[in-house]
Amino acid sequence: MLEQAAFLRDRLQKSRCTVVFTGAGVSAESGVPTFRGQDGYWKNFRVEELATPQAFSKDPKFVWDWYDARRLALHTKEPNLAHKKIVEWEKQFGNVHVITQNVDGLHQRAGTEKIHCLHGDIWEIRCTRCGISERNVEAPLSHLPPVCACGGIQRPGVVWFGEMLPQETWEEAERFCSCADLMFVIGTSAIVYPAAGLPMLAKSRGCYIVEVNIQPTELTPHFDLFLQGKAGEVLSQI
Ligand code: BJW
Ligand code: ZN
Repeated sequence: MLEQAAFLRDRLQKSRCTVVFTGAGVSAESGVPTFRGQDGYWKNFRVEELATPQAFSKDPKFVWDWYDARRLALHTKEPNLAHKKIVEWEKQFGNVHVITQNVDGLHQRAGTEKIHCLHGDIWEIRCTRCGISERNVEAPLSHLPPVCACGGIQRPGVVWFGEMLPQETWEEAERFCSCADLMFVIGTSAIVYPAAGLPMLAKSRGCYIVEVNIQPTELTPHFDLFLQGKAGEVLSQI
């Protein structure tokens, strides 16, 4: 039993605005690889090299192979205890806002309705010529790269390095983090900005911050409570 469980339930109960900020680690127990670290994505390539508009311009098929494989793998994955516990909090306590860096759709499949996806959605594809986006869950895709009706090449609807985050989503995220009195930072290395700046924004406004991760991060010393362990195992005890 988690020592701080009763304390955290009490805080959740009393909180006027709770933010749950998640990264790839929240999906790890579903069998989705994280980006960095030993079991990170994609053989010998770094995400910083693949997830860029430059890499896509140079070789769209190569980049699409990576996304197509991830989409295919995701069809076999299910939300885990962490995704489900967050939905339970939303229903039980209200005023819980999920802000995720993940593009996998597992929070939504678990039942989270109000979600702010900072880095886009792997199930959206967008035309590089006319800009039209569509939801597409076909995996594997029949043709790589996929082509829009206008003849333009379509790209994954995600945010790559050097690209701006969706403005409205970002502004909402900043707003919630500015007023949050309780924040859970779950399964993120907290090295990719501007997303990684959100916990410190909340902290600067006096928010109580709980980090859940299998290992400490650079931000751990700044937070109020560090719960070391797998997200699903830790959250299910709260
Ligand atoms: C567990 C667990 C378990 C494991 N339980 N925990 C120079 C040039 C250009 C830009 C920059 C630059 N220098 C800095 C920048 C900014 C750049 C940046 O931050 N770079 C840093 C890496 C240095 N950021 C950007 O470019 C962003 N845009 C931007 O800044 O716009 C303004 C601008 C415009 C133009 C020029 C300059 C600035 C955009 C960032 C987009 C990030 N996109 C990706 C890919 C998304 C699509 C996809 O999925 O393919 O987003 S990269 C990747 O990293 C993905 C993630 O969302 C993101 C964060 O990763 P995350 O989730 O933290 O995963 P990991 O793997 O890092 O960590 C997992 C954690 O889980 C670990 O801590 C584990 O311990 C833990 N864990 N199992 C709990 N079971
Ligand atoms: Zn088009």
